[in-house]
Amino acid sequence: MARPDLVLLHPPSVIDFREKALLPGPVSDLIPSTPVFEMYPIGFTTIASHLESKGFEVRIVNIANKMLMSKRFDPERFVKSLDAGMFGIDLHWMPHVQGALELARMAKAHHPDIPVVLGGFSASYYHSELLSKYPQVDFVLRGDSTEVPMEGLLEAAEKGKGLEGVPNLSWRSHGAPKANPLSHVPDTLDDIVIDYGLMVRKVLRYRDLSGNMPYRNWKANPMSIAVAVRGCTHNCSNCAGSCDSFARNFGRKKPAYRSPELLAEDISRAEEYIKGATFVVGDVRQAGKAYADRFLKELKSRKVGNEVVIELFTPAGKDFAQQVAGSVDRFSVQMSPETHDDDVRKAQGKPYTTAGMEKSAEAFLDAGCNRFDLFYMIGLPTQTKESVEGTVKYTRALYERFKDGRLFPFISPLAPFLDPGGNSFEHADALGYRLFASTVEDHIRLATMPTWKYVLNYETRWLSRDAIVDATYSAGLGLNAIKRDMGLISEEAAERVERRTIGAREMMKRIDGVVAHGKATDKDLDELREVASRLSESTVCEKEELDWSEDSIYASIPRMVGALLRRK
Ligand code: B12
Ligand code: SF4
Repeated sequence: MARPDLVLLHPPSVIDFREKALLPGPVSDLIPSTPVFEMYPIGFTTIASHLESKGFEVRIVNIANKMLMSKRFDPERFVKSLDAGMFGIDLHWMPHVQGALELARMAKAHHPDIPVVLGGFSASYYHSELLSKYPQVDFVLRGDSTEVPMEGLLEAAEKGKGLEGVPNLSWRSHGAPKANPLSHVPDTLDDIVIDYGLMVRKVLRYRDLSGNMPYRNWKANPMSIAVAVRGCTHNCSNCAGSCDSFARNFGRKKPAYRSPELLAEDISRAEEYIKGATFVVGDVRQAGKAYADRFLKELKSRKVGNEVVIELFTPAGKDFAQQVAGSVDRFSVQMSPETHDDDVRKAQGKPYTTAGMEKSAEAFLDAGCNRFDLFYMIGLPTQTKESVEGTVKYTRALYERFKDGRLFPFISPLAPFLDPGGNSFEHADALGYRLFASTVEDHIRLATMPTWKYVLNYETRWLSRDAIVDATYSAGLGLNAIKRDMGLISEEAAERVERRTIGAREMMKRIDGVVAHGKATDKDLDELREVASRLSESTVCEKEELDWSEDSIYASIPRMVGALLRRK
């Protein structure tokens, strides 16, 4: 087999997560990944599709998922066995900081002549420190659109051309970090290729299913993603994907949209390969009513059978809900009011009211959505313990109002890290945050702490780290009891969540004790590791509560084969 020009590696959050007694906590309860954050960025597929259209061969290896799926899988031995023109590692999400740099270290140790490039939001933000302090990193490609710059970098490396001309590239010139201008910031997403068949072809070519799966549970709950936008018109204070952060860190002054026609086409093409929900990233109303109208008209004409999951960044009324219902067979909605309290929501940068959210829920439930998910968060500016308790109480009232079991509120902490680059991180003091980490090095130190309390890179003026942990477990138990009382989850499921949450709380106390007394014995650690691993998957809710469909990957096999044959 020819050596790939680029091998893209997705790290686990912490490379030795299998050996350490970690209590990562409910950091990933609301997403498909486990706390190892094994989901690779959608950008892996757009980079690979773009490069392949230019004649390069790209391999994707989800190291995190391979480690989760086989205890015997040894990342170092595997990296040693690889051959490539270049290694690419994502440091998109900051929680991967230790894992990404450890993978880079392994790649460099075994292949000193193969360049290592990092990319993603966090790598972009920390490019200078990465190149100054981590010799295993040769390059950082900055920004939210690196498909074309990556092509330029591969060409420059293969042909021995100079690196000055590669847009968005940070590199070392005579040993010192140098940053080329962040000049490739396309104003539309229409040139992006999202090839939903890529993963299937790569599985067959490299005979590697676990290395290509987006996340561990994907076989049971396959989901696809369609990206409407890079950038955002909103300015939520904690978010590194906000309007201010995009401008400050990724050179983007305004969002880039996928045209409504191409977006609808993406959703329809996803269905050729995958029988499962398609999650549309970005509120389709962000680009204006005309955009949303065109998108829904296009979607209708394509008669999509897969469930389509849309996001609402602001409340929506009956007309829009009916319009969505008229365009697809099955749909669900996600909204993140973060809190029941309008003042706290305003401080977080979301100036809409709970009444507006309720109207949206009513409109979409009336229009026939499969489910309406509501995400609440702990760790917001001005949010107190009492306010979190208020959110849980409010949830009961909501359930009582919308009784039919299609409304799903979730609550989780802002964890493990406050986003570097977001407004709360940049203006921590002014917005009431106290940071425990600001550099890459600081975050690596936190990432390997024994429990999620010590991993948190912040606390707020209103909630200390201890209070965030306490409020989280109490809110989790409160919400679980409400769901049980309302018959939304079975008695057994409620009991499981309760046992795990109480267990995790106890475990936290035991580890706190060990940390407070300084040294733990090996016996202590072995015992803690055993219990911790059983408590560490989901904590305050069950992963299945997030599943959009009952489809499994096996239901998708005939359509994958059919689609591949049609495209030959
Ligand atoms: C969609 C989304 C998700 C999806 C992920 C979909 C996916 N597989 O990519 C879901 C909902 C699962 C998710 C989960 C999480 N997310 Co999120 N997410 C977003 C969101 C809304 C949009 C991201 C997006 O548009 N991506 C498209 C573009 C920009 O990225 P991309 O195509 O994947 O990659 C391009 C570049 O980033 C770069 N790149 C990326 N990787 C690499 C690697 C190499 C080698 C190179 C060269 C380039 C490169 O090139 C790519 C192609 O041009 C942003 C907010 C925002 N407005 O941006 C938050 C955001 C990225 N998420 C964030 C966070 C914190 C998380 C979680 C950690 C939250 C949690 N605790 O559960 C998890 C991590 C999940 C995991 N890995 O398992 C933060 C990241 C902040 C930070 N610096 O760490 C953001 C900024 C905001 C937020 N708080 O939600 N997320
Ligand atoms: S959290 Fe707010 S700023 Fe961030 S992507 Fe969502 S709407 Fe935009």
